[in-house]
Amino acid sequence: MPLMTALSTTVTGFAIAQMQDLTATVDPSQSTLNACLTAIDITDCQSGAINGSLDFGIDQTTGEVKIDNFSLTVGQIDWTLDAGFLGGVDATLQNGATANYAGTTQTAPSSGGVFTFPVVPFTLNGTVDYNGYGIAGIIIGSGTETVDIAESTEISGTYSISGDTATVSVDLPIDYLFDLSGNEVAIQGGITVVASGNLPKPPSCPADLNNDGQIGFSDLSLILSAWEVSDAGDANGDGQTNFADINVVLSEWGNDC
Ligand SMILES: [Ca+2]
Ligand SMILES: [Ca+2]
Repeated sequence: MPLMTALSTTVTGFAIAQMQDLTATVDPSQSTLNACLTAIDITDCQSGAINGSLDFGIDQTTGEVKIDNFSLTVGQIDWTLDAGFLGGVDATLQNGATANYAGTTQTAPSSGGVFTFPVVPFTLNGTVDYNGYGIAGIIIGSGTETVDIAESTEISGTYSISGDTATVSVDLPIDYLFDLSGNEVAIQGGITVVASGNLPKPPSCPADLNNDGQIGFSDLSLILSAWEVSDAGDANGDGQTNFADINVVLSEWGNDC
């Protein structure tokens, strides 16, 4: 395509998509696993502290968000299922249970900082010690069971940005049945994580090709003179001078650096 034809098809309104990656550290004072344990028709709901981190990305131009990873550990949780004179069950999720992301990088749109990842694979691993006691056939004995769940779920959340700090809040629902020594036990609830991290500093003005502190005609003319010949007009860092670089300059047209 001849250059001038190409230029005439290059209109206005280019926005440079730029994903900013951050590792957000979980705030344990705002993060919990709320989990209701149900067995023998009795339910007890308790919560445990969450620690860990979340690898996230935010594109402030398009609103797109990205999840790369999360790695969470859960503090000890003690449940008591009390069946009165019939007895009951004490169960303890040992300190150090984990919830880990088990997928590859995925992105989702957001609006007003609100986003949903529809299918997020993850694993839940932990150890539950239990002690059943009582009469009338509900004794299930004592022992230890390993929780080893690989699942996918929807994760919804929000993000907010203050200065160079981004705070991400996500909710991960939990609803599973597992076998505790021959008895069907349900764990239902959810993990709420609030995590914060620093956004990377934006690159310093790559569209200011001639380094005069402003993005304008001089930069465009540098692109035209280096068109497909050298990297002197390379504004997007791909080592070539072409349409992509014009887009970068136009999108930042008139900006000061
Ligand atoms: Ca310039
Ligand atoms: Ca380029």
